Amino acid sequence: MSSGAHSNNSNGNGNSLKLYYHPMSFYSQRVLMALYEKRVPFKSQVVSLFNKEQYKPWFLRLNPRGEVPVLTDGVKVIPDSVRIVEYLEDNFSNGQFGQLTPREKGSEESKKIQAFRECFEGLPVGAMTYGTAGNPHLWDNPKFPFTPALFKQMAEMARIRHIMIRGHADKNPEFQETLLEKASAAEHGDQNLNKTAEEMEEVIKKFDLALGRVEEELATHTGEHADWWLCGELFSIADIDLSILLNRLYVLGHESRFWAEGKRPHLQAYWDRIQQRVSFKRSTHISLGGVQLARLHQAFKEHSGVLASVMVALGLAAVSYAVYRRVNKS
Ligand SMILES: N[C@@H](CCC(=O)N[C@@H](CS)C(=O)NCC(=O)O)C(=O)O
Repeated sequence: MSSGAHSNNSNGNGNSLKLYYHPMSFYSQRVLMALYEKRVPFKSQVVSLFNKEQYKPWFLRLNPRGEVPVLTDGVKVIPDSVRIVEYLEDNFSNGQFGQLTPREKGSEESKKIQAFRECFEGLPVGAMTYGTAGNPHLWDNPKFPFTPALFKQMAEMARIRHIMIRGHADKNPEFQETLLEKASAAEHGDQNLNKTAEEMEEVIKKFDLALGRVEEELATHTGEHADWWLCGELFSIADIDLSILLNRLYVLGHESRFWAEGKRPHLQAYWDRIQQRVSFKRSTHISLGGVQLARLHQAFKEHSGVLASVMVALGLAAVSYAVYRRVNKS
């Protein structure tokens, strides 16, 4: 169980919850989806990762690792998406709130959920995200906001990440030890996000293996189980992890590599279903000044031929009008 046993500070109705997050953060999206699924009310504050707000002293006091998400419940501070989701499940699961784990703890379904969660937790999502950014041959079909410009910026960030974290360690002596540990993992350890093409092959293999397991499981849901989620009838924590994972792969542009175009039909059907879910839409929606921008970008991609013709036509009309006026004047 997480640190979150029910305490005097938690009134169990969600009024005291506040989530510190970033809308593009994979781990934040997981927590958002759990909150929306469970219908737990909460306040929130965006921590701007682009402006390195996660290394400001006020935030390091909440999480010395300088990472979102962090949930506060009164005076209690809970970092880490896995712990936060468990905290929510432990404290907000009765009556009005949704349930994301089966009531029967030792059941087959419970064991399956746990096994899939561990499998997803072991996937190097940061390496996949930043490694894709740093390897243009993997830019198959990225979606907004992952434009080539952003990918280039991210690749550069991955290259100098350890130097940047060491800089913050120097500026924050109180949190130096944790930040120096993090910097060294970012330089040599499993947190090094600067990946070569060969290393990316290994990363991709890990995802492929995990999604192969998912496809096998989904394929067993036939007949009266046709409408089951990943581990059973219940939409569980494992489904939240899987939804957010598929979304990340989709936005990075990897759907054809892992499931689309007939590759994994059961996973494709699952993905189609997930995209309809309100909690999914709300937790993965990027509103950095908006969906409008995203739509414009998509429209431009889809209709760039038409848009180009319209612009040429408008240009020709303007020139003709100018010539017409000159001729009329003379
Ligand atoms: N194990 C943590 C990972 C959290 C994490 O890596 N968050 C990323 C964003 S997705 C972050 O805040 N990165 C900022 C940084 O490391 O500077 C969790 O599950 O919440």
